Amino acid sequence: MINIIGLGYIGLPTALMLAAHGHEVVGTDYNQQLVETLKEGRTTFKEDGLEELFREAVAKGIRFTTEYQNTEMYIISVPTPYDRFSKKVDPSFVISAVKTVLDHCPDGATLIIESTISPGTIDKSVRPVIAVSGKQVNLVHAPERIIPGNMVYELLHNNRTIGADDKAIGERVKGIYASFCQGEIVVTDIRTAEMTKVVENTFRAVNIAFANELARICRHDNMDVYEIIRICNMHPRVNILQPGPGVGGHCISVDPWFLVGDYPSLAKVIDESMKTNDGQPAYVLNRIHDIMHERGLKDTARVGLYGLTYKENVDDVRESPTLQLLECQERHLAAPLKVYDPFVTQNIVSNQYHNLKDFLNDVDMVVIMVKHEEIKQNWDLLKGKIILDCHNICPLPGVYHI
Ligand code: SAJ
Repeated sequence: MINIIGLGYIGLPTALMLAAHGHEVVGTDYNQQLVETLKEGRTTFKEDGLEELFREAVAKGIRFTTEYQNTEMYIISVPTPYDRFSKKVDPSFVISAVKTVLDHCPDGATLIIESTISPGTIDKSVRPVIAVSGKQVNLVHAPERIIPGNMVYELLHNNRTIGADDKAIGERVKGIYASFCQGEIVVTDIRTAEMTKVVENTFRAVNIAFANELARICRHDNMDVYEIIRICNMHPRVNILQPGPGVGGHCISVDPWFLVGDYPSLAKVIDESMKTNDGQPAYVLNRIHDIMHERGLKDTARVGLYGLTYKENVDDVRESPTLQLLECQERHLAAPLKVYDPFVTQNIVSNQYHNLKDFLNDVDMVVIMVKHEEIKQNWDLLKGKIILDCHNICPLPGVYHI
């Protein structure tokens, strides 16, 4: 039996996938309410294909509980926040999950850590806990790689990395993942696996920062950054990403800081890139101000932000550029802007709307912060508005860009 610890964005799909592919699975989470929801047959977030996978896993006997199990194999997928000031990873959830597993597991059990951790965390924080317990366990790090918005597909198709102390254990764990994963699975050591995960997200963060910097350079001299990127990308060895209103989510906006926190005098490009991305919401706020000035719009109350999630077509608002922008605005003691997002049904900010038409009726200027499918189907409703399109998706005439 496999006991999955932590049933969030990564743990839940992984547990369901393993159960759907014939493994005996028990999903454990300390959040009683979340466990109750799952037991009642409801998923806790939206993803393409997740409902179907959930039903299949339930039919195959997956169980959900707040209790840790006594078994041979554990997958730990708990969150790893970072400290905003030191920029270092906070491994406390991983440590406490490992400690509780050690209280329940037999000698010889395998502990697979999927949570993203900064390189060296297993040596620094996990091994000492195991040593103190006196238990003999096999340690594996199998960092997740799936992208929110396409999780189920990517679980099935992405290549994976397994880091293990013992190659034979690594191969055994590879066999488990290979029961559903159609990608290539590489077995390496733990330190390398930790580093690859953070480096992958850092690569993307640095490349997004490059696109954001280009947008600022082009704005300065009134050049079309999108046309420039499009032409550059026709070069066989150039592939520039897209500028945007900022970088959100719990991965790309967080993981690269682990390297900055651990290697402050070495991680220079990464540090500047993260500062560029983090500065993007404030940059958008300045653009809003400039455009309002140009168009003689005096009242911020008539400006609306379309989108609250960290990217398109997901319901996840963690570190979202819109929240960052609102925070920045609040720090300037300015009146809050109106906000609407079709995926956010709870009230999480003031002046939040739950209907696109009501929202548009109340604003003269719309800032497209997130390129949800919904807005692409409703350009007609935006006619006559002042539009700041942060993603270059709006086909209407006279649209402003970042
Ligand atoms: N973004 C841009 N411009 C772009 C692409 C993205 O501004 O050209 C922004 C998005 O709008 C969003 C943020 O970056 O705010 C991050 O979005 P994303 O789609 O690039 O990535 P995530 O954070 O959803 O998922 C990433 C993925 N990592 C890589 O692609 C290297 C995913 O594979 C990881 O599993 C995930 O992080 C994770 O959990 O670590």
